[in-house]
Amino acid sequence: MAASHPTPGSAMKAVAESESESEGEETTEQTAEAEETAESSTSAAGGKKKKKSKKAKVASALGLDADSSKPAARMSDKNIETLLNNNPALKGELASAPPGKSAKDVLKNMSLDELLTGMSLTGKNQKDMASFKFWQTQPVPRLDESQAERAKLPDGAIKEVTPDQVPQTPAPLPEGYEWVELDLTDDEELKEVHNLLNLHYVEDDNAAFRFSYSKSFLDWALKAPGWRKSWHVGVRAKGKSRVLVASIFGIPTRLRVRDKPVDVVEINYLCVHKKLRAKRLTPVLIKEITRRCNLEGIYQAIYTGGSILPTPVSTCRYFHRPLQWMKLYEVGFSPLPPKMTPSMMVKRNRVPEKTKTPGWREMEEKDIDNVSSLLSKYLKRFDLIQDFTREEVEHWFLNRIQDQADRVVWTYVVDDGSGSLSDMASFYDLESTILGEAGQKHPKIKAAYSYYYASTTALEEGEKGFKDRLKGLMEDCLVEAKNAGFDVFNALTLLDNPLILDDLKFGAGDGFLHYYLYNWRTGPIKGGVDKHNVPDVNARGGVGMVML
Ligand code: MYA
Repeated sequence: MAASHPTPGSAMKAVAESESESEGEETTEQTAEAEETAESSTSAAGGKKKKKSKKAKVASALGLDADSSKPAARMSDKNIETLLNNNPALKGELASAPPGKSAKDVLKNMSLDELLTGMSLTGKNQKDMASFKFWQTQPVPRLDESQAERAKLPDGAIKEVTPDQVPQTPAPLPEGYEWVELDLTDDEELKEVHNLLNLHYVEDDNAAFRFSYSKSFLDWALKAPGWRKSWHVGVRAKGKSRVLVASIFGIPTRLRVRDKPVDVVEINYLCVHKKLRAKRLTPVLIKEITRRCNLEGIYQAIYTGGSILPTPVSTCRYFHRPLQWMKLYEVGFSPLPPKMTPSMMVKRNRVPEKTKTPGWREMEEKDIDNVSSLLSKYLKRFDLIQDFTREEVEHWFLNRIQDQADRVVWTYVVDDGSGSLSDMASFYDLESTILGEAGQKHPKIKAAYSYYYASTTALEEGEKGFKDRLKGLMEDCLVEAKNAGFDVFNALTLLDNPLILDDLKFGAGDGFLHYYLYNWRTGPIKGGVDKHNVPDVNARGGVGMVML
């Protein structure tokens, strides 16, 4: 899942959004401006021009003291009440507060730093190594292993596996179930996988949204160059129904992790039917896909997820740019920040009607070589990347689907007519089903996810002109996505996204995406956020790989 990856909705953080809001318009802007003027005139008198920090602006909006030298600031009852009333999404999230604590208790006990960074409100995901009964037997770094120590060891396999150690037959399944290889060239089987995932795959913590992968998406994601049927693993009930109750999929790919090429399997779409949860089927599925990969000489894997397992090599944060703010608000995805009205939010989230980058056009077949070379030069700047072949560039970026309703990927290039391309940018379509009552009015959120981009300006000395260029490329993607009917544009803090998220009015989500490497040791890789999980331009250069 890479996406857990999303946390399908990774609903937007109320407080974090009010943070960007303080640079917004109308009432909020006026307040912020008044505060800023007051502060800059004092600072100017001292000879040093200083803008009021974002933290200070949010603190003031919440009635808190942002001075980090003072004891951690807490919110008053009145502010908590207002915040919860204005933000159905936050209220929903707090419905899963730890036992014995009300939503208000949780908020009240959070410091300003915690509120700003949107870190776990519910204390979920906190488990020590000893309680990972399965994972502690696997060749992955331990959660309690010092990161500094890990970084000192040479990069490489954690465990050497020889072919004679690989079992020739699968481990037994519980009575009444059997292993199957799924045939995704058969439309009926593709439909079965689609149904399993649509009913049982990743949901957000409040069970408000669930990923809804289209059949064309799964066809694209799972039949990438070099795909093998033996890595498309399912579990069916024996007997008449033969219903598909679990899945795990792998596709082959080549990574570069720091300076080392690593042939891996990319694992995704691990799913167990809701009725079979907590029965330890997952370890059996993981061991089976591992066995099948080992049989093909593959001993390393990459995967992502929203929960913490031993041990992430990197963590990125989700950001969301509303394109249809009112719909997102109505379904509880986007909060209404303090001091804002819905019409102010609609206005704030408008995007231009037309793209602006001269030479911007859709990628065509003739661009494959140029896109490959541009992407490969651009991605060299990152520690964790997919080493794309030409065939993979063609598969992942060139749209061949004519029916717009089934389309999965949108790729654009900037062509100045010189024969080479200066830039490319792309996004893909991944919808989420809206669960519960809200789903009656709007059954789905149509989300565009930022995919890869590349720009020659990134390679200029001192990245001259890159930030503005990237802003332009991403804004043009917002325009294309809006015109194609998307409700929201999602992005992680990977690649160079920390440069532009704030300027383009992306709001922080409550979802994080953890990256994992199986049987490969390397030091921690930057995920684009600082220690408070706020996008940090200095934390770029790490994750350069986008997982679906
Ligand atoms: S991430 C997307 C995962 N899918 C979902 O979230 C869909 C909705 N949820 C479900 O279907 C189930 O809740 C799942 C767990 C299947 C997630 N990755 O069967 P159990 C461990 C790895 O009783 P259930 C994606 O697709 C858990 O810590 N392990 O649990 C990438 C515990 O182990 P331990 C996980 O809740 C997948 C054990 O499973 C995950 O019924 C990458 C409990 O098993 C998780 N997301 O089902 C897989 N969630 O005792 C790893 C729980 O140690 C690939 N667990 O705590 C590794 C590389 C393999 C290839 C190697 C080749 C060389």
